[in-house]
Amino acid sequence: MFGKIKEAFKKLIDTVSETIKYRTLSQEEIEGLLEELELKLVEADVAVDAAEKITNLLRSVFAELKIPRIGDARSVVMDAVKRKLLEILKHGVFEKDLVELVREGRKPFKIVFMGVNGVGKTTTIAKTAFLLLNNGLKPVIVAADTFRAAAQEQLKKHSEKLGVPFVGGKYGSDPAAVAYDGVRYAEKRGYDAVLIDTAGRMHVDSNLMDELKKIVRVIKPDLKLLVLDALTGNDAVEQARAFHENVGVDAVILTKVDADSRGGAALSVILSIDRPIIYLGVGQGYRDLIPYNPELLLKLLFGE
Ligand SMILES: Nc1nc2c(ncn2[C@@H]2O[C@H](COP(=O)(O)OP(=O)(O)O)[C@@H](O)[C@H]2O)c(=O)[nH]1
Ligand SMILES: [Mg+2]
Repeated sequence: MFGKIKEAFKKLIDTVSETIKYRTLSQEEIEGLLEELELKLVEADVAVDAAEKITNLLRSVFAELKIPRIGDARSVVMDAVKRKLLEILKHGVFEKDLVELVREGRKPFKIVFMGVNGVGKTTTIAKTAFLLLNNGLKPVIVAADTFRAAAQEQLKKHSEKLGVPFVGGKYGSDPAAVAYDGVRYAEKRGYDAVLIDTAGRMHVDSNLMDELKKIVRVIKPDLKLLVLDALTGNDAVEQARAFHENVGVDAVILTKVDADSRGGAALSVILSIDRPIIYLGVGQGYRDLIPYNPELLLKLLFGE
């Protein structure tokens, strides 16, 4: 992953550091290098907006770059570039740890998972249940998507595999009522967390937003998580905006990062989204949920 992007950054940093050993870069040279970088980023599936965001940041870095009298030119350039990128990558981190939140929060800690069909919501709920179980916490899984029988079945199967209680609802019943039943179940039996799956018809569907608003009104979740598919790039960014405007989004889980072979789509979403990211989904297994870590992402992007 990120192979092409890594290559493009490497070439840029090599060229810049070789030149500034002897002299400053001219305005034209900087523009030429940035244009080449932008082209390569776009070839690696980075969205044009995101590629421009990167080149604009680097323009300011290169304009301020001082020729080092002593020390290694390459590491001076590398550090300056990384520091700048880290600023924007850090901007998108959800600072709190989910396990800590559940452990320290009021019992049961109520989490609503939202997102368009197919993004990986149900799978992510199973992964989250697994994470909590591994940390000695007891979750209940609730299927408040009452429009698709298959959605209930899929979640039920996961809960059986994980040995976690499942609360579902009849086809067509009120999703908010099902969510409420799930919370009551957890309260009565002393469970630590309630993980609520919701329907995911198209995000432009105002019924869906109304339904989500009602769930939020009725159960007052402690955390509203939006699941987004990294492969959908710009659509994911739009979904984040729509869900946040309508229902409110505390943090995002970006799935299928493993399936983004060139890494550009995932990177674009990370750079363009205006909500913090809490986890990345990196596979279909229960363990394939990793905290979003900008330092680690930078290491992957620069290979050093
Ligand atoms: N490669 C990969 N596939 C994923 C990931 N998360 C979910 N999926 C797959 O995406 C498909 C849709 O997932 P599902 O949880 O049913 O989506 P939902 O409609 O949002 O509930 C399934 O085939 C999942 O196995 C991920 O992080 N990586
Ligand atoms: Mg689902």
